[in-house]
Amino acid sequence: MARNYDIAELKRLDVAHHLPAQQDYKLIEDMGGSRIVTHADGCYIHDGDGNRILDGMAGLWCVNVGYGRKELADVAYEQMLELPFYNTFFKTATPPTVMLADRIAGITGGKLQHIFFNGSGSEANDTVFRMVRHYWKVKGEPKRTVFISRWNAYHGSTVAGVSLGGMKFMHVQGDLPIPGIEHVRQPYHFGEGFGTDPYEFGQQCAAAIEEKILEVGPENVAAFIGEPVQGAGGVIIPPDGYWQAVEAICRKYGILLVADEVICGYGRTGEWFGHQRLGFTPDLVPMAKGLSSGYLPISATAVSSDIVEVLKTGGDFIHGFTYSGHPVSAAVAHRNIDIIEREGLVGRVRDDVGPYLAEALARLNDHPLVGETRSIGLLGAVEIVSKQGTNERFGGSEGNAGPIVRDHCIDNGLMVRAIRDTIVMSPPLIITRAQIDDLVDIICRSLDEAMPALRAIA
Ligand code: PXG
Repeated sequence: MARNYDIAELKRLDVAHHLPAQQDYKLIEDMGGSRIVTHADGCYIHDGDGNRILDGMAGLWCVNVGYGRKELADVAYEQMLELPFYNTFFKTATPPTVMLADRIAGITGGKLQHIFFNGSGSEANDTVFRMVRHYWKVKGEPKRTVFISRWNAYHGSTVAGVSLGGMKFMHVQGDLPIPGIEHVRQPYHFGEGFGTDPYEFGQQCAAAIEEKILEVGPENVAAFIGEPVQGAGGVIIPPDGYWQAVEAICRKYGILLVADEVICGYGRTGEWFGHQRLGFTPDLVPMAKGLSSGYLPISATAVSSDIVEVLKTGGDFIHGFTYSGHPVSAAVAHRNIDIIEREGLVGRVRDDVGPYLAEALARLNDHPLVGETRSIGLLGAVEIVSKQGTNERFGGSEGNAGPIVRDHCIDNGLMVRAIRDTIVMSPPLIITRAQIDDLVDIICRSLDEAMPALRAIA
């Protein structure tokens, strides 16, 4: 239960003093302040207006073990009393940090045996950016500076994160991307390959990477970065064979392969990591979110031993943050991994609730507003279209329908995100079959309710 807050006063203060993330401040002012989320338990959040909302987004794709885990609070409390902070800059480390590095290396496996800690997913990608460029210099190939990424990728909100990302509407704010980053097409079959053979489409999207490498000159390319499944771009699940083709291209030209696992990691796709589920082997793996289930900020970049052996010949890698390897965050992340393992959440997603979500979403396939449903593990998407059997959108352009359907979902007690006209979901890994039924029923009802407004657009 939450404390007895004065919600009206909090909303007033929110407008007066708080600048929330990725928002239109005028809109928040006109709304009279943000929705104040006061407490949460299991798969539900509660707001100050008395609503109980099924959290179809696990916070922001992160609360994998669900809300209300007392043992995570206890471990943070104990660690704060024993050692609330110490840094990793002074040839020093702390027990939770070292133990977490070992724990992560056990899960990533193979050559991914070295872990650099950060505070956020964006910082994990900044670390990739600086480490990879430094690596090539130390290795004696200083011209290899170019990163290849994909349009509509999300890699964070820092300068490097936005630049590596492929969201044009983010690039325009801050005059990004920075130089040395190239973008190629994404493997979005429903949106960009509709009606074509998915495998062939995936191969073409991979071939676009090779074309870009040849255009830039292989001797100038440092790395390719991609989310195994694009999350913020709209839960874009690449066709079978795409990642194998990408991996082969990277190996052919000696280019490092970076799998951004910030969303896909920690059981989300039904394996510990998305690259394990999709069957490829990256050289660097930035991760965050599910690492601590969002209970405290922490991220990590897993790095292959081959890279670290080269770095060892280059002196200091002059990079790091005050909170790199924060002991309290590390202790909580370690215990979070214990919970995922103890409760078998990865296997549960792979064998039980993941397939069940796919089945449940398939019930929407006959709905007149639905062009496609898709999912992998507990990442799901519903494409809203103006004409069944097509990928045509209301009003002839993307983004008119999604927010309307999303608002109905929230009013009906389900938190989901609208990405253009795609409703996406990423619930806690503890979600039950009955809660998945609720989630899909609410989407169905919300589609029905949105129909008159949508038909008015078309
Ligand atoms: N990489 C990926 C793949 C992400 O999804 C980041 C990096 C950056 O992580 P931090 O911790 O710096 O936020 C993310 C974050 C959305 C949304 O609109 C998605 C994210 C963050 C905020 C909003 O769905 N993903």
